[in-house]
Amino acid sequence: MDYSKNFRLDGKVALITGASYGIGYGIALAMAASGAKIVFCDIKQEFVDKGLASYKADGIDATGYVCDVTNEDMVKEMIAKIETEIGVVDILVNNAGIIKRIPMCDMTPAEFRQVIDVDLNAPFIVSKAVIPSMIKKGHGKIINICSMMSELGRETVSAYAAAKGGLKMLTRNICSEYGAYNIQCNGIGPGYIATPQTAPLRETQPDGSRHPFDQFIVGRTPAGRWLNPDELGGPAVFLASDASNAVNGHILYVDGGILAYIGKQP
Ligand code: NAP
Ligand code: GCO
Repeated sequence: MDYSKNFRLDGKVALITGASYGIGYGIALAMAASGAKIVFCDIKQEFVDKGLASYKADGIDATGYVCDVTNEDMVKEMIAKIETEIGVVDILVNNAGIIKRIPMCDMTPAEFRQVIDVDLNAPFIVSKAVIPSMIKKGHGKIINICSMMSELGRETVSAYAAAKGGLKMLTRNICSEYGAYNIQCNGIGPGYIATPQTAPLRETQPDGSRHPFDQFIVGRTPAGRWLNPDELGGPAVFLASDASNAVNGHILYVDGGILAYIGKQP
């Protein structure tokens, strides 16, 4: 038997939220290479258009929609369009996310709620929108992009850690509630990935030195480097494929070993 077919995504529709660039884009490239039809959304037409141009340049015939994933009406409309124009969503990657790095006591409730809205409420809204059709179809894959902060805290990321910790448990609950319908819901917990979201943590300092946080993360990662978005593609393809049909409610940390490592002595 050619077991490698179990890792293929041929004929599958994969919706990746917030995938004009960054981690979502890296995951989309891998899923496309494995045969999936790529559908993505972004909050602005400008970014959808930029994303479509990038996918085309990479030889991928993707479809993009403008959708604020925190807006349930927009999400329902997008899912209805996808089902009409492309097909039922077989694979959902809840990737769209924001972070606000503010000391908790300086953060307003509105700022806290905004992070929770995108990073936790939106995965609930989008998952709720695709699960009914997955049940009718008899299978589905949901992959929530969690974080190191699903397990650890650090200064200035209280809202983000609360959201990503909640996303870990939402992942386990979707597994619990819908596993009987052959829906597998797992998480990917990236380590520190070089994307626009972490660019402020890698900025060269005025004196030409590396950002202190950049040096800290390199010292905390056994491989001694930041990871790249395309390094999340393989784990995502695995969790989107039949090869992982017995994996459910699991958070797969793709962190270069940070969670296993006490860190290099200064
Ligand atoms: P990024 O570069 O900031 O990209 C985030 C994407 O999400 C952007 O395309 C953004 O679109 C989109 N987005 C934000 N709010 C949205 C909304 N309301 N509706 C629709 N799209 C929205 O981030 P990233 O580094 O690729 O991270 C992607 C995911 O991985 C996030 O969930 C993040 O928390 C998580 N993560 C990142 C790291 C890391 O080290 N980078 C590590 C662990 C987990 P706009 O540009 O139009 O706002
Ligand atoms: C931060 C970073 C992290 C990463 C990621 C780590 O400020 O510490 O942005 O939160 O984005 O979530 O897994």
